Amino acid sequence: MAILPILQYPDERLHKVAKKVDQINETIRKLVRDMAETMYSAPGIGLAATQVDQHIQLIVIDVSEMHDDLKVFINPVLVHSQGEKENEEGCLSVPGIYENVTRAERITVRALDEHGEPFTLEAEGLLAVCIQHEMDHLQGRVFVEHLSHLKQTRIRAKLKKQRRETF
Ligand code: K1U
Ligand code: ZN
Repeated sequence: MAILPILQYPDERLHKVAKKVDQINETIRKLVRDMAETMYSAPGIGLAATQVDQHIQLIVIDVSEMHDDLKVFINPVLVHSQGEKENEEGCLSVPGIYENVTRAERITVRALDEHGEPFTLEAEGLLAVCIQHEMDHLQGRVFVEHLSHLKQTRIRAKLKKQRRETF
């Protein structure tokens, strides 16, 4: 397994739209394992292939405390959403920034697992937030782009300052 480098906002590659996976094979399953290891070591609760510069519709998520409930979503489709709720979000591509975003409260998503088996999942709470956040990544959208232009400008300035101080 390997820990993959995570693209950092405002890297333009985070805005690429991911393509459908047409063949679920050993190469995809290795990427799933590497993305899971990358997510757990970050640490994070989700990761989209876009964030590791792989522009295919693949997401890993584990919101469990014990890191024992890995969920893999290939070619996910949102088939139903209900209600609205504001939640605080973070992103491994935007380190140190936590902001409130309004999203659907309950969702139903259809996807394939790493063996190509279709499944349907109903989600609410943190899992629903995380699925929507990761599906945004596959569309080339980063969570800060839900915020006002003023907030986005301030966030970019803060990240620049953080990076100047780190390197
Ligand atoms: O970068 C990502 O897409 C992952 C992101 C997922 C996410 C978090 C919160 C709300 C929506 C989506 C993260 O995992 S950020 C890190 C984080 O939230 C966390 C890290 C360790 C323990 C618990 C949470
Ligand atoms: Zn993210």
